[in-house]
Amino acid sequence: MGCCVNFQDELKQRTELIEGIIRRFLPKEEGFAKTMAEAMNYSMCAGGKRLRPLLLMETNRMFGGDQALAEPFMAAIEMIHTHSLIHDDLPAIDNDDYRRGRLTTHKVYGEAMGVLSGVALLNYAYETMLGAFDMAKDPLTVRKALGIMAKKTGLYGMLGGQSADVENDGKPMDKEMLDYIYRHKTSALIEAPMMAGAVLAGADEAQSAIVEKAAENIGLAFQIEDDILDVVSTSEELGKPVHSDEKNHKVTYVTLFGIEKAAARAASLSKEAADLLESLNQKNEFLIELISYLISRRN
Ligand code: GRG
Repeated sequence: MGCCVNFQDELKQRTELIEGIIRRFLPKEEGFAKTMAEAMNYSMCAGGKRLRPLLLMETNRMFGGDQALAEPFMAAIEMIHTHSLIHDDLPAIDNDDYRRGRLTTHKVYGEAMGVLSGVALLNYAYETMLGAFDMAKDPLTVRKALGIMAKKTGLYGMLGGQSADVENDGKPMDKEMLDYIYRHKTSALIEAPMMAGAVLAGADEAQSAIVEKAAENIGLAFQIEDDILDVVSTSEELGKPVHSDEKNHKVTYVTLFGIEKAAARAASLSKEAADLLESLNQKNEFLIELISYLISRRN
């Protein structure tokens, strides 16, 4: 696919393509565990920007990968992300009632089913990715991509960040701790799809390290923008409550530095990420435009 005459049209088209891919990998709603499968699909089908599968697809495309091999990973990263959102909304964590413009999973299916369907999605993500071995010409690339997904979402990635976030909830925090939380809770879940997309397309260690750094910056910029949107957006636009950081006495880039400085930091991180990707000399104009769009988004 060439360049993007109209970025918004291209974004819509590619998001719809991803929607179709995700639906192909969802579990069937049947048998005695039918309710849990319904709860898994309820949240998976609630919309969302599909940013992580999009980043996986675009990074894979940038390195000339075979999209069919990337597809199970695209669906899986959205399952892992959705699991994190279902659990983040639970009464034990943020206790939120709305997500992606709908009642949260535990509000519809009850708390026990919220816990179960979240864990089931995480597990199903791995079942889905394992399917890629059946079509891989080089199983080692699938093995490497699986390793990246496991590490970046666990103790040394997303979950590590979330645990520091929970422990520091409502406490004063300095930039160092906040950066640790953002680099893990949010960036790691951007690094995973971008690195997996690159590795599945045959990127070498040095290229993958550059993608990792770029993704880390994109994740940080994305989270800073999320902090800003919590202050300046509306619940209709976001599909979830606004001013929740203030309500929960959360330290964010906005509370530490103010909106203007936070926005400037997001812009410079985003520019650095684009420069890093361009240094790879693997053209993907849409991906570069996507990076700057992410810090000007409305939801
Ligand atoms: C396993 C108990 C347990 C909890 C997992 C890791 C975790 C909890 C939660 C992290 C969830 C979270 C809110 C991370 C912040 C990153 C972020 C801004 C997520 C929202 O992502 P978007 O905007 O959402 O891409 P959509 O709905 O568009 O997919």
